[in-house]
Amino acid sequence: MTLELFPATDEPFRAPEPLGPGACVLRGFALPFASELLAALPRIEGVSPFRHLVTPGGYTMSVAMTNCGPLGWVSDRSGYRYDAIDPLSQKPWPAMPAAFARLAREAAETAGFAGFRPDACLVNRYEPGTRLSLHQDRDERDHGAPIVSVSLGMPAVFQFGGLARGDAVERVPLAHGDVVVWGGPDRLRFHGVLPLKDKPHPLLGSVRINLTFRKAG
Ligand code: MD3
Ligand code: FE
Repeated sequence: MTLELFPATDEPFRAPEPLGPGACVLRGFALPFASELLAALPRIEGVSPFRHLVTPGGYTMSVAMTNCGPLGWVSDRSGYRYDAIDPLSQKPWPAMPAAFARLAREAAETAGFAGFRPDACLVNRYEPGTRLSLHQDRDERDHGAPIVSVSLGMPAVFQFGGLARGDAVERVPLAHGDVVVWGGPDRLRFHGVLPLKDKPHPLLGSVRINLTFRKAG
């Protein structure tokens, strides 16, 4: 048997980069799935178009959002919630493509969270200048499950803070194909995305798509 210490492959295995005790970046993990993920977007948008949600405070978000899977995250003047019905189409959200669910499960397992079965996938669309201010994801019922985030298209700088809003923030650059997994003690850390610079991506142009997989119900 030959031990391949340096296998001649296009996609060398890269060890998870820890961001905290329960959080890590899997660089390039989604690259083998990227064309399948992108091919599924027109059908999702066809059923539930991207829209700019309004926060309970009355601000319109610069990120455009839609969802797929049994539950979708929505915001309006009355608050944040997960809902089985898209308030725009007044129909169920589009089904979660099998490749989405498989990527989320494999990434979670690689990060040490075996058995992740997401029931919600929030799809965020960024254009140059779009930002996501510092927040916590706490509308999910089960904070024991991790969140898996998949970055596609233009690069972004992710802000990763602590458990209190005022805690120091670390900046993590995220590129096309990068996957981040958060759970356990890092699940409720504040996070956000800095305003996007216009660095057009060969496949997507001046767009960044982020998929976040959650166990919401
Ligand atoms: C860290 N999205 O949709 S994903 C979001 O790039 C959201 O679109 C960002 O934050 C984006 O809520 C960042 C990363 C993310 C998601 C959940 C987290 C980071 C997290 C939960 C806890 C800590
Ligand atoms: Fe978030």
